Amino acid sequence: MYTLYSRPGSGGFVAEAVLEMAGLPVTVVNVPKAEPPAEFLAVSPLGQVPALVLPDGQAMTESAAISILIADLHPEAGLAPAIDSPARPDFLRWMLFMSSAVYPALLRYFYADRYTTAPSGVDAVRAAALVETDRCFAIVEKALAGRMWLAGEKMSIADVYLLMLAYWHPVGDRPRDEWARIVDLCARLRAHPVVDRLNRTHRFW
Ligand SMILES: N[C@@H](CCC(=O)N[C@@H](CS)C(=O)NCC(=O)O)C(=O)O
Repeated sequence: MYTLYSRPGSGGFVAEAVLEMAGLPVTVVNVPKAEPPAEFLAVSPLGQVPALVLPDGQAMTESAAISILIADLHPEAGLAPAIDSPARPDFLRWMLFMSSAVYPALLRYFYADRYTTAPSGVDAVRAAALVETDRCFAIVEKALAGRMWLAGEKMSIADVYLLMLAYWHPVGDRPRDEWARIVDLCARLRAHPVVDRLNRTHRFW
């Protein structure tokens, strides 16, 4: 049994999705942002979700690491290209780009006060975060030219990750109209039964 610490509307979405799409038994523990329980902080010292406790008791954080591990452990679920597949470099590239460039840019927007010691600097941090978020999404949009999914022909957990980030965009339509390929990918993914079901809790749309 897996234990996943999550919260509606959070990065726990992609972790819940990969576990459910792989057909694994999981207990989802929703942790409040304010005063998270000590048991959760022992697993996730930054107090961030998602955090996963594996059946052998090992704990791990990091949405991309969790997604890649579970997808690789269950190749029959088809959630990641095989390690020797020509689609693997793109899969890894975009998973890591999303977790190391797009996600942190969004965090700088939503938690702007953490990125400056000057209260007067919060608005500037938020404005710069939005510019960087949009720069990142434009790069992903361009990469989707001529392909259905981020890793090419087949849907992977990277696409679910992208959908989650696209629905966090803080300004205007979600996903933004101007990124037509991302809009199209999200529309196709929303029809997936697991994505559809998880949205009842996470409420992205
Ligand atoms: N690098 C982490 C970031 C996780 C993260 O920032 N999670 C947010 C929710 S989307 C969170 O729990 N924030 C609470 C906080 O930082 O206090 C990952 O990819 O899993």
